[in-house]
Amino acid sequence: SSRSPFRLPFQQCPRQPDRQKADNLTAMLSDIPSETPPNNLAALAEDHYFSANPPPKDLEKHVALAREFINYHSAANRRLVLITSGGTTVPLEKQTVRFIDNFSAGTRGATSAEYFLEAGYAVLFLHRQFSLLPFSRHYSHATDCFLDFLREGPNGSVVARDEDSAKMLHVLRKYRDARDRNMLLLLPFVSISDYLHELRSVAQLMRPLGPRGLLYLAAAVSDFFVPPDRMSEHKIQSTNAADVFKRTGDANSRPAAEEEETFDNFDSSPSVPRSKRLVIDLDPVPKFLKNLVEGWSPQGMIVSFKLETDPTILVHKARYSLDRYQHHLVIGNLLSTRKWEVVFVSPGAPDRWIRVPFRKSGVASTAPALETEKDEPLDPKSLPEAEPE
Ligand code: 9Z3
Repeated sequence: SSRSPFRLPFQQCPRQPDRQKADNLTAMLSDIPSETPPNNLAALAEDHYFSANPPPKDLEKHVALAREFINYHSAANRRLVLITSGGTTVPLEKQTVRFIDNFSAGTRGATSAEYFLEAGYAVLFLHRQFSLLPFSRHYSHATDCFLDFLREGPNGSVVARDEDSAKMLHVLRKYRDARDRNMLLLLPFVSISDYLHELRSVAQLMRPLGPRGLLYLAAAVSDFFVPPDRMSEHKIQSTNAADVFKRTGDANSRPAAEEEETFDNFDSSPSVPRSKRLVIDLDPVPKFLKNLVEGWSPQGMIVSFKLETDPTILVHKARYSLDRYQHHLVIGNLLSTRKWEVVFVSPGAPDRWIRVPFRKSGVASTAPALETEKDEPLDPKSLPEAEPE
């Protein structure tokens, strides 16, 4: 079986009305005439996704903050970048106890934000809640724990350790400056659907900026999710004890022995009863980059990131994405080498590898040596000039 159907423990199978809704949608989609232009199909997929997946509870509040921020910088004729950063979760339950996550800590996004601020951009930082943030990332709670940089000062005060105070002061000043000049707006998201709702709303708000608006999509976006019509409302149960109670109303009732131990003889792995396993069947997350490029922010400068683990397909996949969505730049990176090398893939230009000169020992570069044009970290001064303040 290549794609097994989604199977929750039987007591949580979706109720009939939800199944009916899904069937109606399938029928509706199959009614679409085959000559429907691709743009209309993209619009239909967008309408369906955003009406089926509820917006995050703070969307309206975030939109109000983003609108004010964008208008403020637009009036000052300043460039503005929307940076997306961190991983997106895939909830398995509506009242979410469990979710699928990915590796991203938000280092790329938080670091890039500092560089964009340095280059004069206002930064709207759409990030995974509790992931790394610009400036504070230098002193996180995990690596480089902030407490290690402090010591007791005179009269019960706390001060930076002497050897750390120069760097800390530098970071503190940059942070204060960004905050005091209203250059940085932080908006958090958690799940993939929160992320997509927020991205669409902010991208649409950025439309009036035209090419002064840059979208820099560094978040690690889930490719698969559980659609709401197949999602359990409550915590997925690992036994059917509650089910028997619900059926009988008897707090002392227990599942019959044969109910607990139902084996499926056709099962490929019969050592655990199928009724006790959790089989998760995920749908693909619709690709909205086309909608972003053509509808949400048609004049914005759009930079996307492409992440792979297989070095032999990275550049191909990056070029494919660029050809398909017709945006401005794809930055390709590999999970294992992402901290010190990336490849820039842009229309009509050769691939351009950018490397930082230092590298963790023992990890080989994946960039073809002769194609490397520049072996330096990205210099903020090489970014486009910001508008005069
Ligand atoms: C990236 O490729 C980012 O550079 C990383 C940064 C997530 C690797 P860290 O947060 O990692 O610094 O640890 N982001 C884009 C990943 C992504 O989901 N791209 C989509 C794809 O590859 C296209 S938008 O299909």
